Amino acid sequence: MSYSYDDQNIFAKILRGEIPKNTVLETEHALAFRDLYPQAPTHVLVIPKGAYVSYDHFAAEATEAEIVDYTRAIAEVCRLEGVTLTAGEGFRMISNAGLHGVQEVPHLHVHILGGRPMGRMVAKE
Ligand code: DGP
Repeated sequence: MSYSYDDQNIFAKILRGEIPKNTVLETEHALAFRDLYPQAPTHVLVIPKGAYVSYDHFAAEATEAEIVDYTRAIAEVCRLEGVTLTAGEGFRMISNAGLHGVQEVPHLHVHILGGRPMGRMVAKE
């Protein structure tokens, strides 16, 4: 079965410039912007420009150019936000997918969270 993508999701609208964003970085295949409801001093969302629902979708079907650009964009966001292990105190990267992952917006995004200790990895529910 193939992945289905809803082009009316909020991040598709952000990519089309239909709703505002607070840009951190834009590259050929990626866009990074601040989360509207930040959970930490650094809370940046990094999305590919292509129509991918989830990380597994992207990892399976994106071109090599997209994968390289997106991955390097994540590194650059960490550098810009000062959360790398070389210049900062680290970060947590989360990518939720689907129902069990509690994904709210069905366009691939990774959350880069940092600027404070992030606590345990998952809630016991
Ligand atoms: P997730 O559960 O992983 O799908 O998280 C979606 C995130 O997107 C959530 O942390 C809040 C954020 N968000 C929702 N709507 C908007 C928006 O319109 N703009 C921005 N910048 N972030 C949004």
